[in-house]
Amino acid sequence: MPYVKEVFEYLKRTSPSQTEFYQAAQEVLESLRPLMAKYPKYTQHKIIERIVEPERQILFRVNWLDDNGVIQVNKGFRIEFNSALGPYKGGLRFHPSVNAGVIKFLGFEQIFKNALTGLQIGGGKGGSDFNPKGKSDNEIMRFCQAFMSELFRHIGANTDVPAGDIGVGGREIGYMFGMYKKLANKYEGAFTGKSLKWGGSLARTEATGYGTVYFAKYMLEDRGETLEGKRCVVSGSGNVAIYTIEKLYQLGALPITCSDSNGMIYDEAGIDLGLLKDLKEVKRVRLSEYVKYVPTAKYTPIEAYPEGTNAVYNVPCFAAFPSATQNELNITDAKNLLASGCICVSEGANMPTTHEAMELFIEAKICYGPGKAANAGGVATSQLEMAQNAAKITWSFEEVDAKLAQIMKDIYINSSTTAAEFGEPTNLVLGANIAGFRKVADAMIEQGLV
Ligand code: NDP
Ligand code: 2IT
Repeated sequence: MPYVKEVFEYLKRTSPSQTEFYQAAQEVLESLRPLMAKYPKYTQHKIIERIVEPERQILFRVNWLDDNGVIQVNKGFRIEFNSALGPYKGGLRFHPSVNAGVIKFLGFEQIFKNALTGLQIGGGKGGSDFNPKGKSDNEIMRFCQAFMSELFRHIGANTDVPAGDIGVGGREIGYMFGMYKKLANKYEGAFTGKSLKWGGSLARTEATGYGTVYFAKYMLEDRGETLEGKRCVVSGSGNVAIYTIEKLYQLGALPITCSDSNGMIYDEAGIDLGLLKDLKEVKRVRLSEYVKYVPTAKYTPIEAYPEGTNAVYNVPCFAAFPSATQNELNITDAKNLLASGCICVSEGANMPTTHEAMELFIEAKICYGPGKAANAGGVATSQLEMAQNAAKITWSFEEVDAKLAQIMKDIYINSSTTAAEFGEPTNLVLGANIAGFRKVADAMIEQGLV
């Protein structure tokens, strides 16, 4: 079918150098071949050509003053990708690696992820190349206020609802919400991931990590397996990694690694969750500090990783939970995992696996949960926060957690039955992409050419 090649040529010509976006688009478009062949309506309505083009892209300047009184300038982004299913919804990422291609890949993934949740949320993503590391609390506040001084006019509870992602947690959401409220003169749920003291939802902090582990549980159950007593590797040590580790312990598994951008911890006895939370959520220090408190654990700095690999995936395990960033798991890592007997990979991060490594997992027919399915629990619980805000009610932790578990189960069933419908029952990449796309595409057709 010629459309994949043609769409790629178009994307490369009109959006140059957006490598991560091409990767995300390639994966989805390749999965859609059997669907496009079976249903000509998607071709007739030019859904592919329309869906790869964001509805609106907002690029803006962010000026702010650092603690020395020096002017700093950063780039701001919000890409409102698709609103067929609801208001644009997706996180904000603050990291020096952020550029238009990174935000576009994340926004594109978000369209299908949000569709898979079964909830009324469209897809969007934003952020900045601002580096929060080493900044004082006042600098973080001033940056968030400066960022919001432009973004406030584009968002709102029924138009576009941002949340957190890398470098954006409860503290940053607080400062951004405060500025939004002041400028828009509205106290409304224009953000999710808010503090529990003023409109946040119980279990939103935990939701992405918990959801990724629930997804692994459902994949494994289908093969008569459980996580109980199993060695698991986790990468990252931020929001997603921490609550992945917490849920793994709750299900009787043994999480033995975590990492940050400087190195990784291997703790044979199991990661000390209380210590990890204290180091990362309270003290906000580097992970290398862990061994000061647990001398029996091993810290490997990134310089000592075997050439071309991520040392997290050199640790023999039953299941792996990539929870740091895109393309952190390459083909060598995938081979190492499979050779060590790993039979389950559930992606907490967005697109953590390179294209080649993903193909290897699919070929090996392991339980492989791609990010847009496996980490959808975060955004799904964000929608539960929106629902509570709109109804001016609050649900208990148990209620939200039960809804989250059910949503993850439904996403697994939807992805696996769709995969089976198209002849590859174990290929959840195929199943998730087709199931997510079909929902958005049908809505676009029904809503006309807008
Ligand atoms: P955090 O900022 O809380 O944590 C990010 C973690 O990943 C840190 O340990 C960080 O290390 C590490 N990391 C980030 N960038 C790199 C890099 N380039 N190389 C190596 N390590 C890196 O973010 P989250 O936990 O929220 O996000 C993690 C992943 O999960 C991202 O891919 C995000 O898009 C995805 N995700 C998040 C959701 C959420 O609700 N928060 C929902 C769904 C997906 P360091 O501190 O050294 O930078
Ligand atoms: O990638 C993601 O799904 C997120 N960062 C969470 C988005 C959200 O709106 O909760």
